[in-house]
Amino acid sequence: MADFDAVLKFWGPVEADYDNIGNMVLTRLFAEHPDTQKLFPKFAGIGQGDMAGNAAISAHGATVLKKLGEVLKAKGNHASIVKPLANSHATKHKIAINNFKLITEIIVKVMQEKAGLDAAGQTALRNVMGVFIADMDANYKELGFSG
Ligand code: HE5
Repeated sequence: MADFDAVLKFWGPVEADYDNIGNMVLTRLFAEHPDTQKLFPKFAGIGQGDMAGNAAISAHGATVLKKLGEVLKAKGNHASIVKPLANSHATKHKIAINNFKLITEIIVKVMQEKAGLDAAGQTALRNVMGVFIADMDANYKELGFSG
């Protein structure tokens, strides 16, 4: 699908700085949607002011973005990537689907600022994430998780 390539065109700056951009995504997710911080027991009690310098937040932000990079590069053939992700997020971490929609909008904004993601790229990223989230949701339903 053309949307995957349209986002990959802007992925270079993200890939070059997974830790910082990943930190920014999570820090902003927690600022704009404070309830999402509670989904991460490891991050309980970290205040907004301490997040930018927090290595654990950077490391997990990098993990999230690397996984999204894999999804982009799979260009739609991502069933084998989505399955274990859905399993862990549904069964272990108990992450409702709506959280993926929230993080999508944060990534759109952060990529706009840090990677120059333009209007067409933003639409493409929303489309790609829509496909990814629908596939996560299908797995959630199979697992009987009403996320
Ligand atoms: O599932 C895993 O590996 C296949 C475990 C590591 C991992 C987690 C954990 C990965 C690769 C991802 N997340 C990827 C990912 C891509 C996007 C769409 N995540 Zn994830 N997550 C993990 C997202 C989105 C997303 C939104 C939210 C609220 N994720 C979360 C939450 C979440 C949590 C709580 C964990 C457990 C690990 C942890 O707490 O690390 C600090």
